[in-house]
Amino acid sequence: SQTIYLKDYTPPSHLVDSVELVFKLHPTQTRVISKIAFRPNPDAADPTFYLHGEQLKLIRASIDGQDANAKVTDLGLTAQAPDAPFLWEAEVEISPATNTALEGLYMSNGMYCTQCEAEGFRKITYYPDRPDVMAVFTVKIEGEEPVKLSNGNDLGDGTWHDPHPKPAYLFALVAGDLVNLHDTFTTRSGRKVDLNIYVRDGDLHKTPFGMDALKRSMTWDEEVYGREYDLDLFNIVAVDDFNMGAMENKGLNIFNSAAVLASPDTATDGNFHRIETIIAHEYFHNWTGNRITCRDWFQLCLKEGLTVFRDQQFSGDTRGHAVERISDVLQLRARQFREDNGPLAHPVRPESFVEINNFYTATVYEKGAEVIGMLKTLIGDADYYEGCDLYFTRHDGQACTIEDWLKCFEDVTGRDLAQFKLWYSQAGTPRVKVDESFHDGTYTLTFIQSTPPTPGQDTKDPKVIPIAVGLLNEAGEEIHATKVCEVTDEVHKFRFTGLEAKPVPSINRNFSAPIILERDQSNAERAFLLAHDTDPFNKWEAGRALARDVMVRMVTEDATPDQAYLDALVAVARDDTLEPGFKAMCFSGPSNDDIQQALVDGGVTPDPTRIFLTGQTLNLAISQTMQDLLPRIYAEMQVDGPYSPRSEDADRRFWGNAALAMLSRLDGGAQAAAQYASADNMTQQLAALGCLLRAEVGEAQNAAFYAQWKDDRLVIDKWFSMQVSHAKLAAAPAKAAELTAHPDFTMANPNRFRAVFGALAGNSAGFHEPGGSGYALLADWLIKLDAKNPQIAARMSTAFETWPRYDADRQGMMREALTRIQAAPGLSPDLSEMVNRILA
Ligand code: DPP
Ligand code: ZN
Repeated sequence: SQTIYLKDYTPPSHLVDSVELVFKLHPTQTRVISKIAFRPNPDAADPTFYLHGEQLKLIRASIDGQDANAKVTDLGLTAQAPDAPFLWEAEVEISPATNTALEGLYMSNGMYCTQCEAEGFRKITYYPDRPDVMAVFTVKIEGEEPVKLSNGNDLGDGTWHDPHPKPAYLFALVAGDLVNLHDTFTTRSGRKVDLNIYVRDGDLHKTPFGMDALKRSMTWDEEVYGREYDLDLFNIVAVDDFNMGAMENKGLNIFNSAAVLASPDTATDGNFHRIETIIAHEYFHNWTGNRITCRDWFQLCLKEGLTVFRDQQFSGDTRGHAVERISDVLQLRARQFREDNGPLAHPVRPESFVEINNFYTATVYEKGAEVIGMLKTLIGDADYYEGCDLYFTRHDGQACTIEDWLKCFEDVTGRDLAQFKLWYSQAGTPRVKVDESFHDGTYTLTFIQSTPPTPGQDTKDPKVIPIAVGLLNEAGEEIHATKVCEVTDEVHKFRFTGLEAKPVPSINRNFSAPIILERDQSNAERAFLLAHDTDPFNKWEAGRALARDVMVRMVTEDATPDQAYLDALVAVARDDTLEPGFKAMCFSGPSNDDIQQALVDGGVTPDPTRIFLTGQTLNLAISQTMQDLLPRIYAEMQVDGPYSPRSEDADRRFWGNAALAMLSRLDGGAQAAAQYASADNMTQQLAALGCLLRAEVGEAQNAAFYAQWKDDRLVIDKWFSMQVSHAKLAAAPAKAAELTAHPDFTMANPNRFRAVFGALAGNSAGFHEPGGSGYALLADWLIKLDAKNPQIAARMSTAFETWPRYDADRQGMMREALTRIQAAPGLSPDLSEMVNRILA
C-alpha cells in the first residue's frame, strides 16, 4: 500500500457533469449500470483518464458508444478518452451479501444499504472517487423491496434525482422492507420539508425522539448560523450493521441504529443525549460538509472539526453550557490527549496517510472542534459569524481547503491567521507553564509554552493560545472579569494592575485552549476555587485537579485519602446553589487515562492495577465521608412521573445514581437491588445493574436482564459491555473471552464487537492485567476481525497506542501482541498502517 501526501495534491483530470445510475439489486449479483458525462478539466495536471474501482466485475464499458478498451487493475482502470466532453457507459457486477467490510453496497438484516465515505463508492462502480469531483446524480433502483431510497428528490418508482452537485462519498442507497415515522418541517423561508425516519418493523416506537431532535436541529441551524435546509425531503434510515455512528449522505442520512433508536425502556439518558448530538451533527453537515465539501481527505477537519463544534454549541444550548463543556473536555482528555501524546499523534490536518479511514480520529474531530472554538474566542462572536457567512456565500458548491476557511476570517477581521494555522499543522498537546508574581499592586502572569515532539515533528513553533483568565480576591469575590490573554510568544507576560492584594487566578476558563497547564498550585487554592470560582468549568476543573493530585499522591506516596478533598466534596454536595448535573460531574473524578498522563508527565511509570485499587480506596473513603448525606440525596433526586429524557430530569438521575454508586459501596448493593427491581426505565435499570456488578452481587439481575431483553439487540449490546466493564482486573479479559462464546456474540455486527472489546479496552486495569491476557485476547480477535472488517479492526487497535507508557513487562507483552498482528497473513492495509505507526 502506498503513502499519499497532502503536498502531492493535483486537480482531477476530468470533471463530471451528470451521473445516471441503474441498480438491479440482487444479493450476490447486483448489476450497476452507469452513464457518466465527463469533460476534461482545464486545470488538470495530468490528462490521463483514470477511474477508481475495487472489487468490481466489469461487464462492459464504452466511451461515446465505442468499446472503452479499459486497462483494469485491482484499484481502477484507465482508458483512452477524447480531448472533449464524452459519455462513459459501464456495467459492473457486485455482491452486497458477501460484503462484510460494510463499505460500498452491503446488506444488513436483509436490507440493502451503502456507506461511501471516505472511499467506498469505488466498490459500487468505476468513478473518480475523490471529493473534489462533484456531480448531479440520478438513480434508478430496481428490485422487489417495497422501500427504495436514494439522495435528493423522489421521482417515484425507485427513481431519485439530487439537484445538488455532490462528491461520490455522499451517495447513498437503501432498499428493504421498512416502515417510517413521517413528519414535516417548514423552513423560515417557507419551504415545506417532508421528514422520515425509516426503520425495521417493530422499531417505530423508538423513532419519535430522533424526529424531535432533527426538527430542533433544523431550527437551531436557521437561528444560529442562518442555514436552511435545501430539499423537499430529508430521510434518515436506521441500520443495525454500521461501522460509524452515522453518515451525512445528502438528503438520506444513514444511522447506526444505536445512534438513532431510543425508547425510555431501552435507552439511557446517555444514549438519548448521544442520539441528539449525532442527529444534529449529521444534519449540520448539510452545510458544513455537503454544500461545501473538502478538496481532498487531508482537509477532513474542515467539515468534521467545524461540525463537531456546531453540534457542541447545539448541545450546550439544549442542555446547559457548563455540563456540556465539562463532558466535551472529559472526552477530549480521555481520547484526544491520549492520542496526541502517543505514537499515533498527528496534526489536525494530517500530511500523509495510507488509509484515510484511519484518520477519522479524536484529533481531527475533537481537537478540530477546539481549534474552531479558539478562533471564535480570538476574534469574537460577531466576527466569527460574519466569517462563517462569508464562507457559506463564497464557497457554496465548492470543495475547499483549510486555507479557504481561514481566508474568510482574515478578510472579515483584517487579522493575519498564519500563526493560528499552526494549530492545524503541528501535532501534540501544548504544555503551558505558569509563573506568577505580585509587586506594588501589579499581578504578573508569565506563560511559557512548549509542545513535546511527536512522530515526524521534533521541534515546534510557538502557537497563538487564547487563555481566558479571571481573578478572585481572598474573600472569593471576582475582582477581574474574564480576559483573554493571547499568548503568542514562547514566553509571554500579562499584567493586571491596581490590585490591593495578590489575587487568586482562575486560568484557562471554560477550557479556552486545549492545553495542559503546568502550575504549582496548592490544594488549598484548588479547594478555594472549587468553592468560589464563578466560571463553572474552572470550578469543576479545580475539583478535578484536586482529585487528580490526591490520587497521584496515593499512588506514588502511599498517602491516605486527603481530608481537605473529602471535605470539599461534602461542601459541593451540600451547596444548594449548584445544579445536580454539576454536582454529579464533580464526583465523577479524573479518568484513568488522565491519572496516567499526570503520572507520565511527572516521570512516574503508571501501573493500571495500582491505579484501580487506589481508586477503589478513594471511592470507599468518599462514600464513607458522604454516608450521612447519601440517603437524602438519593431520595431527593428520584424523578416522579413518566420518564422524559429532558436534561432537568436526566441530571437528577445522574446525581441520584452517583449517590447510589456511593451507597452501594457501603450497603452491599441493597439499595441498588431495590432500584433494579422497581426501575421503569433503562437509565435506572442499567445504573442499578452496574452497581450490583461492581459489588459482585449482581448475578441474578444479570441473568434476568438478559432474559428480559434477549430480543433487543441494542440492549443486549449493553449487557455484553456491562459485564466486561465491571469485571475486576484479570476477570475482565476472562469475561470477554467467555462472552465471545455466547450464542449472541458475532463479529459481523460492529456494535456487538465493540460492546465486548471496546469495554475491555476501556477497562484499563483489566486490559492491562499483568499476566497479559487482555493483550493476547484482543490481538487474537483483531486478527480474526481484520479478515472481515478491516476498518473496525484498525480502529480498535488503538487500545495498544499507550504501550510506551508502561513498565518493561507490559511494554514487552504489548509489543509482542502488536508484532503478532503485524505478522498475520493477509493483514489489511488499514490494520497494518495502524500497527506500524503504533510500533514506530
Ligand atoms: N459520518 C461521519 C461523521 O459524520 C463521517 N462523516 O462524522
Ligand atoms: Zn461528521
